[in-house]
Amino acid sequence: MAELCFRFGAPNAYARVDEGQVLTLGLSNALLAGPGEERWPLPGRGEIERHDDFLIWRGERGMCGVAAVPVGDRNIEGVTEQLYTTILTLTDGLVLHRFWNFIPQINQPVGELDRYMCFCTGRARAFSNPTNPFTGEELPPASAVGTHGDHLCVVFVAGPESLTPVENPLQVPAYEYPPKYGPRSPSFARAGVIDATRTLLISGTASIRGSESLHPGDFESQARTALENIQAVSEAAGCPEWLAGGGTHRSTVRVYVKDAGARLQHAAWFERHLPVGIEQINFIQADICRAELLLELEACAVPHEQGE
Ligand code: 3EB
Repeated sequence: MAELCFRFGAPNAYARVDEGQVLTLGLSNALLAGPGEERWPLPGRGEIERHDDFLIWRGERGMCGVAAVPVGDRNIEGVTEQLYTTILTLTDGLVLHRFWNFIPQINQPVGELDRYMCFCTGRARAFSNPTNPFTGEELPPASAVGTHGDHLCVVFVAGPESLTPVENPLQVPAYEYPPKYGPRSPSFARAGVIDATRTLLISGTASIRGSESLHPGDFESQARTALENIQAVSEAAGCPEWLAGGGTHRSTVRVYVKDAGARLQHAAWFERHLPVGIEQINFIQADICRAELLLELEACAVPHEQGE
């Protein structure tokens, strides 16, 4: 079966096809704890082809793409705009379900801004292209974290199924962040529900309330706040029970942690505070888009009746 595969701890990022049907993104981000390799099934039959910077899986019922692009001296804004313009062209007629972004040296200053803000500007430009403009309310869930080396990595998943974007009542929608966080606000929803399967996709979630970072320097308080955000967005999505446990969903969680040195304490904390029965929890080293944030986590939860 075709799959999207994430691997961690590669010396250099790469996008490639494994075993004929496995679209693989290798990331330089270290695996800190957990089983590592993550595999996401791609539905039905499909073919793999190259398109600009992307390796694409094009199926009868959906599309997935992975890119690992060396940025070199080019500005990240231009590269990002180009990648997202390609995605929007390729997925015309489909619904975007999920993005992942890995940004080299994400906190590095660029004049008055930083690399994440430049990434956001390029992405926002693509989404506001006059031939295919997106309003905030149509944006899918996403994650955006740092990576080492020189490769900007982007993954998208799209399909014919409608997706209902979900916002967190405790947080300002990212697409409405004030200019303090960058000239163009981030283009993503806090979560999304694929209506046909009731699959809940939760975006990268950090210790942010309203639009402010909370608890700089305090890992446990940040982790609690991020989990409260996940609980709030799950409730808003109509799935209040999945984080509470009780085995209603098949869930996977990815935790991005900035400080690899404290990986054992950090993993132990989450293992105590996440519900039992999560199928897979990976802890990945990554810098977060605001330098004061020490962690971010994302999740996918599939209701049991849809799972098998
Ligand atoms: C935040 O809430 C934290 O730019 O695509 C989380 C998920 C974050 C996705 C993105 C950024 C993104 O603003 C950072």
